[in-house]
Amino acid sequence: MSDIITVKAPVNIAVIKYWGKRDEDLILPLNDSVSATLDTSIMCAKTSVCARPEFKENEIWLNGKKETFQSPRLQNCLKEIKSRAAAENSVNEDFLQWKVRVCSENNFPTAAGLASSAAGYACLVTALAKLYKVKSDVSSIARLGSGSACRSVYGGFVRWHAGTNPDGTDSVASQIEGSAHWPEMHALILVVGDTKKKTSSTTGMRISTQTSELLKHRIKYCVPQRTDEIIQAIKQKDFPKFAEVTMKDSNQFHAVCLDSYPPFVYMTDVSHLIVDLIHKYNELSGSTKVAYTFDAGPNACLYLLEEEVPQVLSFIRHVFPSSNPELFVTGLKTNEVTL
Ligand code: 2P0
Repeated sequence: MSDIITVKAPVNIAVIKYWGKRDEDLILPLNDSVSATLDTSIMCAKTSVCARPEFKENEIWLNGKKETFQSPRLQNCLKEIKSRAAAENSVNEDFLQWKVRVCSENNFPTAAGLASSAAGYACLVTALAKLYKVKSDVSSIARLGSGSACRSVYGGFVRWHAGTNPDGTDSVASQIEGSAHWPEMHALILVVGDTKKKTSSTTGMRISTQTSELLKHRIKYCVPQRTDEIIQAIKQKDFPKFAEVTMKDSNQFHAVCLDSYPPFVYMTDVSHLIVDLIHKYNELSGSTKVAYTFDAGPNACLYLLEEEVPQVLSFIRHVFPSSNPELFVTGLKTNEVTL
Protein backbone atom coordinates (compact mmCIF):
# COMPACT_ATOMS: atom_id res chain seq x y z
CA MET A 1 0.00 0.00 0.00
CA SER A 2 1.33 3.47 -0.86
CA ASP A 3 0.93 6.73 1.03
CA ILE A 4 -1.43 9.30 -0.39
CA ILE A 5 0.72 12.03 -1.92
CA THR A 6 -0.81 15.51 -2.17
CA VAL A 7 0.85 18.43 -3.94
CA LYS A 8 -0.12 21.90 -5.09
CA ALA A 9 1.07 23.42 -8.37
CA PRO A 10 0.87 27.03 -9.49
CA VAL A 11 -0.63 28.72 -12.49
CA ASN A 12 1.73 30.46 -14.89
CA ILE A 13 0.76 33.32 -17.17
CA ALA A 14 2.81 33.74 -20.34
CA VAL A 15 4.27 37.06 -21.37
CA ILE A 16 5.66 35.58 -24.59
CA LYS A 17 2.90 33.26 -25.74
CA TYR A 18 3.18 29.65 -26.81
CA TRP A 19 0.92 29.20 -29.83
CA GLY A 20 1.44 26.46 -32.40
CA LYS A 21 3.06 23.03 -32.36
CA ARG A 22 5.71 21.40 -34.52
CA ASP A 23 4.70 17.98 -33.15
CA GLU A 24 1.20 17.39 -31.77
CA ASP A 25 1.86 14.01 -30.16
CA LEU A 26 4.99 15.02 -28.28
CA ILE A 27 3.59 18.53 -27.72
CA LEU A 28 6.59 20.35 -29.14
CA PRO A 29 6.06 24.08 -29.72
CA LEU A 30 6.93 26.20 -32.73
CA ASN A 31 8.42 28.92 -30.54
CA ASP A 32 10.05 29.63 -27.19
CA SER A 33 7.73 31.11 -24.57
CA VAL A 34 8.26 32.99 -21.30
CA SER A 35 5.97 33.16 -18.28
CA ALA A 36 5.74 34.16 -14.65
CA THR A 37 4.56 31.62 -12.12
CA LEU A 38 1.97 32.93 -9.68
CA ASP A 39 1.91 32.21 -5.98
CA THR A 40 0.11 28.96 -5.12
CA SER A 41 -1.77 30.51 -2.21
CA ILE A 42 -4.05 32.27 -4.67
CA MET A 43 -4.50 30.20 -7.80
CA CYS A 44 -3.38 26.61 -7.89
CA ALA A 45 -4.24 23.03 -8.63
CA LYS A 46 -4.17 20.47 -5.84
CA THR A 47 -3.74 16.80 -6.65
CA SER A 48 -3.66 13.64 -4.53
CA VAL A 49 -2.41 10.32 -5.87
CA CYS A 50 -1.98 6.84 -4.49
CA ALA A 51 -1.33 3.32 -5.82
CA ARG A 52 -2.77 0.13 -4.30
CA PRO A 53 -2.62 -3.55 -5.25
CA GLU A 54 -6.40 -3.90 -4.90
CA PHE A 55 -7.25 -1.14 -7.42
CA LYS A 56 -8.65 -2.74 -10.59
CA GLU A 57 -8.27 0.29 -12.89
CA ASN A 58 -6.54 3.65 -13.01
CA GLU A 59 -9.13 6.26 -12.01
CA ILE A 60 -9.23 10.05 -11.99
CA TRP A 61 -11.56 12.67 -10.47
CA LEU A 62 -11.35 16.28 -11.64
CA ASN A 63 -13.08 18.89 -9.51
CA GLY A 64 -15.21 16.17 -7.90
CA LYS A 65 -16.30 14.54 -11.18
CA LYS A 66 -15.04 11.16 -12.34
CA GLU A 67 -13.35 11.46 -15.75
CA THR A 68 -11.92 8.92 -18.15
CA PHE A 69 -8.31 7.84 -17.71
CA GLN A 70 -8.20 6.96 -21.41
CA SER A 71 -6.91 10.36 -22.51
CA PRO A 72 -3.64 9.78 -24.40
CA ARG A 73 -2.04 12.73 -22.61
CA LEU A 74 -2.81 11.27 -19.20
CA GLN A 75 -1.64 7.84 -20.28
CA ASN A 76 1.59 9.30 -21.70
CA CYS A 77 2.38 11.12 -18.45
CA LEU A 78 1.86 8.00 -16.32
CA LYS A 79 3.78 5.83 -18.78
CA GLU A 80 6.74 8.22 -18.83
CA ILE A 81 6.84 8.55 -15.04
CA LYS A 82 6.83 4.76 -14.67
CA SER A 83 9.53 4.34 -17.27
CA ARG A 84 11.69 6.93 -15.45
CA ALA A 85 11.02 5.11 -12.17
CA ALA A 86 12.10 1.83 -13.77
CA ALA A 87 15.25 3.45 -15.21
CA GLU A 88 16.09 5.08 -11.88
CA ASN A 89 15.23 1.90 -10.01
CA SER A 90 13.37 4.04 -7.50
CA VAL A 91 10.51 1.64 -6.61
CA ASN A 92 10.09 -2.12 -6.81
CA GLU A 93 8.56 -4.03 -9.72
CA ASP A 94 5.28 -4.83 -7.93
CA PHE A 95 4.64 -1.20 -7.15
CA LEU A 96 4.97 -0.31 -10.82
CA GLN A 97 2.17 -2.77 -11.64
CA TRP A 98 -0.38 -1.33 -9.19
CA LYS A 99 -3.14 0.92 -10.52
CA VAL A 100 -3.40 4.54 -9.40
CA ARG A 101 -6.13 6.86 -8.21
CA VAL A 102 -5.87 10.57 -8.91
CA CYS A 103 -8.00 13.31 -7.40
CA SER A 104 -7.41 16.86 -8.62
CA GLU A 105 -9.07 20.22 -8.10
CA ASN A 106 -8.50 23.83 -9.13
CA ASN A 107 -9.40 26.81 -7.00
CA PHE A 108 -10.18 28.96 -10.07
CA PRO A 109 -12.40 28.71 -13.20
CA THR A 110 -11.43 25.72 -15.33
CA ALA A 111 -11.03 26.12 -19.11
CA ALA A 112 -11.72 29.86 -19.09
CA GLY A 113 -8.24 30.71 -20.28
CA LEU A 114 -6.76 30.75 -16.80
CA ALA A 115 -4.06 28.19 -17.41
CA SER A 116 -5.93 25.44 -15.58
CA SER A 117 -4.40 22.66 -17.65
CA ALA A 118 -0.91 24.04 -16.98
CA ALA A 119 -1.36 23.91 -13.23
CA GLY A 120 -3.31 20.64 -13.44
CA TYR A 121 -0.71 18.67 -15.37
CA ALA A 122 2.23 20.21 -13.53
CA CYS A 123 0.53 19.10 -10.32
CA LEU A 124 -0.31 15.62 -11.55
CA VAL A 125 3.19 14.96 -12.82
CA THR A 126 4.84 16.35 -9.68
CA ALA A 127 2.56 14.17 -7.51
CA LEU A 128 3.26 11.06 -9.59
CA ALA A 129 7.00 11.78 -9.54
CA LYS A 130 6.83 11.89 -5.75
CA LEU A 131 4.77 8.70 -5.59
CA TYR A 132 7.26 6.83 -7.79
CA LYS A 133 10.27 8.61 -6.25
CA VAL A 134 11.45 9.93 -9.62
CA LYS A 135 14.32 12.35 -9.10
CA SER A 136 15.09 13.61 -12.62
CA ASP A 137 13.61 16.80 -14.15
CA VAL A 138 9.88 16.42 -14.75
CA SER A 139 9.18 19.50 -16.90
CA SER A 140 9.39 17.43 -20.09
CA ILE A 141 6.84 14.96 -18.65
CA ALA A 142 4.48 17.79 -17.67
CA ARG A 143 4.84 19.02 -21.26
CA LEU A 144 3.35 15.72 -22.47
CA GLY A 145 0.19 16.56 -20.51
CA SER A 146 -0.16 20.15 -21.66
CA GLY A 147 2.54 22.25 -23.27
CA SER A 148 2.34 25.20 -20.91
CA ALA A 149 2.42 22.84 -17.89
CA CYS A 150 6.19 22.47 -18.25
CA ARG A 151 6.56 26.11 -17.20
CA SER A 152 4.56 25.61 -13.97
CA VAL A 153 7.19 23.19 -12.69
CA TYR A 154 9.40 26.17 -11.79
CA GLY A 155 8.70 29.34 -9.82
CA GLY A 156 9.55 32.92 -10.74
CA PHE A 157 10.18 33.73 -14.41
CA VAL A 158 10.44 30.72 -16.69
CA ARG A 159 11.43 30.06 -20.29
CA TRP A 160 10.22 27.07 -22.25
CA HIS A 161 12.82 26.35 -24.91
CA ALA A 162 11.13 25.16 -28.09
CA GLY A 163 14.14 22.97 -28.88
CA THR A 164 14.96 21.50 -32.26
CA ASN A 165 15.37 17.77 -31.56
CA PRO A 166 12.63 15.68 -33.21
CA ASP A 167 12.27 13.58 -30.03
CA GLY A 168 11.72 16.68 -27.87
CA THR A 169 14.60 16.00 -25.50
CA ASP A 170 15.66 19.65 -25.64
CA SER A 171 12.12 21.05 -25.33
CA VAL A 172 12.29 21.78 -21.62
CA ALA A 173 11.61 24.64 -19.23
CA SER A 174 14.26 26.49 -17.26
CA GLN A 175 14.12 29.24 -14.69
CA ILE A 176 15.20 32.73 -15.81
CA GLU A 177 15.02 34.21 -12.30
CA GLY A 178 13.34 33.07 -9.08
CA SER A 179 10.45 35.05 -7.56
CA ALA A 180 12.81 36.66 -5.01
CA HIS A 181 14.61 38.43 -7.87
CA TRP A 182 11.74 40.87 -8.49
CA PRO A 183 9.52 40.66 -5.39
CA GLU A 184 7.71 43.89 -6.31
CA MET A 185 6.18 42.21 -9.38
CA HIS A 186 2.49 41.45 -8.97
CA ALA A 187 -0.21 39.94 -11.09
CA LEU A 188 -3.80 41.08 -10.90
CA ILE A 189 -6.35 38.75 -12.45
CA LEU A 190 -9.59 40.28 -13.73
CA VAL A 191 -12.18 37.57 -14.15
CA VAL A 192 -14.31 38.65 -17.10
CA GLY A 193 -16.06 35.32 -17.57
CA ASP A 194 -15.74 31.75 -16.41
CA THR A 195 -17.54 29.92 -19.20
CA LYS A 196 -15.72 27.18 -21.08
CA LYS A 197 -14.06 28.45 -24.25
CA LYS A 198 -15.53 27.52 -27.65
CA THR A 199 -12.20 26.74 -29.33
CA SER A 200 -9.80 24.77 -27.17
CA SER A 201 -6.16 25.83 -27.21
CA THR A 202 -5.21 22.57 -28.87
CA THR A 203 -7.73 23.07 -31.70
CA GLY A 204 -6.96 26.77 -32.04
CA MET A 205 -3.23 26.11 -32.31
CA ARG A 206 -3.84 23.50 -34.98
CA ILE A 207 -5.95 25.88 -37.09
CA SER A 208 -3.41 28.71 -36.68
CA THR A 209 -0.47 26.45 -37.54
CA GLN A 210 -2.19 25.28 -40.72
CA THR A 211 -3.59 28.59 -41.92
CA SER A 212 -2.10 31.75 -40.38
CA GLU A 213 0.49 33.68 -42.37
CA LEU A 214 0.87 36.01 -39.40
CA LEU A 215 1.88 33.07 -37.18
CA LYS A 216 4.74 32.24 -39.59
CA HIS A 217 5.89 35.85 -39.50
CA ARG A 218 5.58 35.97 -35.71
CA ILE A 219 7.70 32.87 -35.18
CA LYS A 220 10.44 33.91 -37.55
CA TYR A 221 10.67 37.66 -37.04
CA CYS A 222 9.04 38.60 -33.72
CA VAL A 223 9.33 35.96 -31.00
CA PRO A 224 13.14 35.47 -31.00
CA GLN A 225 13.81 39.18 -30.52
CA ARG A 226 10.98 39.62 -28.00
CA THR A 227 12.24 36.66 -25.99
CA ASP A 228 15.71 38.21 -25.75
CA GLU A 229 14.23 41.61 -24.88
CA ILE A 230 11.94 40.37 -22.15
CA ILE A 231 14.63 38.20 -20.54
CA GLN A 232 16.88 41.24 -20.43
CA ALA A 233 14.01 43.36 -19.01
CA ILE A 234 13.40 40.73 -16.30
CA LYS A 235 17.08 40.53 -15.41
CA GLN A 236 17.40 44.33 -15.29
CA LYS A 237 13.98 44.78 -13.63
CA ASP A 238 13.03 47.18 -16.41
CA PHE A 239 9.25 47.33 -15.94
CA PRO A 240 8.32 49.62 -18.89
CA LYS A 241 10.17 47.34 -21.34
CA PHE A 242 8.73 44.19 -19.73
CA ALA A 243 5.25 45.69 -20.00
CA GLU A 244 5.61 46.85 -23.61
CA VAL A 245 6.81 43.47 -24.85
CA THR A 246 4.11 41.66 -22.82
CA MET A 247 1.28 43.75 -24.27
CA LYS A 248 2.58 43.57 -27.84
CA ASP A 249 2.92 39.81 -27.64
CA SER A 250 -0.59 39.36 -26.23
CA ASN A 251 -2.00 41.55 -28.99
CA GLN A 252 -0.13 39.63 -31.67
CA PHE A 253 -1.29 36.28 -30.32
CA HIS A 254 -4.94 37.42 -30.53
CA ALA A 255 -4.29 38.86 -34.00
CA VAL A 256 -3.04 35.39 -35.02
CA CYS A 257 -6.34 33.90 -33.81
CA LEU A 258 -8.19 36.35 -36.05
CA ASP A 259 -5.77 35.67 -38.93
CA SER A 260 -6.54 31.94 -38.69
CA TYR A 261 -9.07 30.42 -41.05
CA PRO A 262 -11.73 29.96 -39.85
CA PRO A 263 -10.95 32.68 -37.32
CA PHE A 264 -11.74 32.36 -33.62
CA VAL A 265 -11.75 34.91 -30.82
CA TYR A 266 -11.08 34.62 -27.11
CA MET A 267 -11.31 38.26 -26.04
CA THR A 268 -14.69 39.91 -25.47
CA ASP A 269 -15.82 43.54 -25.54
CA VAL A 270 -14.97 43.76 -21.85
CA SER A 271 -11.47 42.41 -22.56
CA HIS A 272 -10.99 45.11 -25.20
CA LEU A 273 -12.31 47.74 -22.82
CA ILE A 274 -9.64 46.66 -20.33
CA VAL A 275 -6.96 47.08 -23.03
CA ASP A 276 -8.17 50.63 -23.71
CA LEU A 277 -8.29 51.43 -20.00
CA ILE A 278 -4.75 50.24 -19.35
CA HIS A 279 -3.39 52.30 -22.23
CA LYS A 280 -5.30 55.31 -20.91
CA TYR A 281 -4.00 54.65 -17.37
CA ASN A 282 -0.41 54.47 -18.62
CA GLU A 283 -0.86 57.63 -20.67
CA LEU A 284 -2.21 59.54 -17.66
CA SER A 285 0.61 58.17 -15.49
CA GLY A 286 3.22 59.51 -17.89
CA SER A 287 4.95 56.11 -18.14
CA THR A 288 4.05 52.45 -18.51
CA LYS A 289 2.87 51.30 -15.09
CA VAL A 290 0.66 48.35 -15.99
CA ALA A 291 0.73 45.58 -18.62
CA TYR A 292 -2.19 43.44 -19.71
CA THR A 293 -2.03 39.99 -21.20
CA PHE A 294 -4.84 37.67 -22.31
CA ASP A 295 -4.61 33.91 -22.82
CA ALA A 296 -7.11 31.69 -24.62
CA GLY A 297 -10.06 33.30 -22.83
CA PRO A 298 -11.53 36.70 -21.97
CA ASN A 299 -9.85 37.15 -18.57
CA ALA A 300 -7.13 39.73 -18.14
CA CYS A 301 -3.91 39.24 -16.27
CA LEU A 302 -2.37 42.58 -15.36
CA TYR A 303 1.28 42.70 -14.42
CA LEU A 304 2.24 45.67 -12.27
CA LEU A 305 4.59 46.63 -9.48
CA GLU A 306 3.40 46.49 -5.87
CA GLU A 307 3.38 50.28 -5.44
CA GLU A 308 0.80 50.54 -8.22
CA VAL A 309 -1.65 47.92 -6.89
CA PRO A 310 -3.90 50.15 -4.71
CA GLN A 311 -4.34 52.79 -7.40
CA VAL A 312 -5.04 50.28 -10.17
CA LEU A 313 -7.55 48.43 -7.99
CA SER A 314 -9.44 51.61 -7.21
CA PHE A 315 -9.33 52.57 -10.89
CA ILE A 316 -10.87 49.22 -11.83
CA ARG A 317 -13.50 49.44 -9.13
CA HIS A 318 -14.36 52.93 -10.38
CA VAL A 319 -14.82 51.74 -13.97
CA PHE A 320 -16.59 48.52 -12.98
CA PRO A 321 -18.57 49.65 -9.93
CA SER A 322 -20.64 46.47 -9.80
CA SER A 323 -17.53 44.30 -9.44
CA ASN A 324 -17.23 42.25 -6.34
CA PRO A 325 -13.53 42.31 -5.78
CA GLU A 326 -11.80 39.54 -3.97
CA LEU A 327 -8.43 40.80 -2.95
CA PHE A 328 -5.43 38.58 -2.38
CA VAL A 329 -1.93 39.66 -1.53
CA THR A 330 0.89 37.13 -2.01
CA GLY A 331 4.44 36.55 -3.39
CA LEU A 332 4.75 36.90 -7.19
CA LYS A 333 1.38 38.11 -6.34
CA THR A 334 -2.02 37.74 -7.75
CA ASN A 335 -5.13 39.64 -6.83
CA GLU A 336 -8.42 38.47 -8.22
CA VAL A 337 -11.34 40.72 -9.05
CA THR A 338 -14.61 39.30 -10.34
CA LEU A 339 -16.25 41.78 -12.73
C1 2P0 B 1 0.61 30.17 -23.19
N1 2P0 B 1 -1.57 29.33 -24.05
O1 2P0 B 1 1.78 30.37 -23.54
C2 2P0 B 1 -0.45 30.17 -24.28
C3 2P0 B 1 -1.03 31.51 -24.53
C4 2P0 B 1 -2.81 29.97 -24.29
C5 2P0 B 1 -2.46 31.27 -24.85
O2 2P0 B 1 -0.32 27.58 -23.52
O3 2P0 B 1 -2.38 21.88 -26.49
O4 2P0 B 1 -3.26 24.37 -22.76
O5 2P0 B 1 -2.24 21.43 -24.04
O6 2P0 B 1 -0.23 22.19 -25.29
O7 2P0 B 1 -0.73 24.38 -22.96
C6 2P0 B 1 -2.56 27.11 -23.74
O8 2P0 B 1 -2.14 25.96 -24.33
O9 2P0 B 1 -2.13 23.72 -24.92
C7 2P0 B 1 -1.41 28.02 -23.76
P1 2P0 B 1 -1.70 22.23 -25.21
P2 2P0 B 1 -2.03 24.55 -23.62
O10 2P0 B 1 0.29 30.04 -21.99
